[in-house]
Amino acid sequence: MHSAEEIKKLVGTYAAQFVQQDSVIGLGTGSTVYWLLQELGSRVKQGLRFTAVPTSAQTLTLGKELGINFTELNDVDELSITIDGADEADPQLQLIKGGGGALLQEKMVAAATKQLIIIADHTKIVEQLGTFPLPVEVIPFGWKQVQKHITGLGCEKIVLRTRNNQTYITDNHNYILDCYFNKIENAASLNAALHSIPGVVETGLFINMASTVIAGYPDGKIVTIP
Ligand code: A5P
Repeated sequence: MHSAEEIKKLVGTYAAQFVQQDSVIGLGTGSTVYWLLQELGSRVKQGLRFTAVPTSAQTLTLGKELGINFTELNDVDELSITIDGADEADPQLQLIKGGGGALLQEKMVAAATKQLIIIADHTKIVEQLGTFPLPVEVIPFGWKQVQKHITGLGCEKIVLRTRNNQTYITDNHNYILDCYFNKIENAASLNAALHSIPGVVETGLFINMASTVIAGYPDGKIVTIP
């Protein structure tokens, strides 16, 4: 049986095959994407050429160390694929993302992409979204007002994200509210309601964006959905 880390390595490595020679792609963020980047770094050394838009400073830094060639979202028209992780994926491939704090750039890159490929371990595949606290990126100014509005949408608990006892600051200098909805009945309408709150920058709900979820299992099996 494979450990959680081995499963991430398995799917991350597997997904590298979708990066074609001379393509322009998006690269996600997180501990599963870490393994994708490692494999892409090896393939670059063997002659694979492609250009990537990173979704975070973390991916940019690691990718550069591995020899990956990067560009900016403003300098591309469209991305053929983006490969990224997720925190939850339901049977309709609706996602919760942002556990790693990169949701804003991840969503902008996903929106510029023809095919969003999600790589995840089997624990991320859920019947209904919401057990994982939904990350909502907010402007620091008056964030407690935003928190109040989100509570009004039926959210049971909201936690201002911290790291090392400090308020977590995103790559775009915002805060993240981790919102415990527990069960999200209608992800699209919740996403719209959150976006109507002044001060909300982006939500971790990725609605109708993913084309494929590639999930790894403890026995080494890799399942592609659909
Ligand atoms: C980053 O902000 C997130 O959207 C990640 O893609 C997501 O949290 C999955 O990360 P892991 O692969 O580390 O679980």
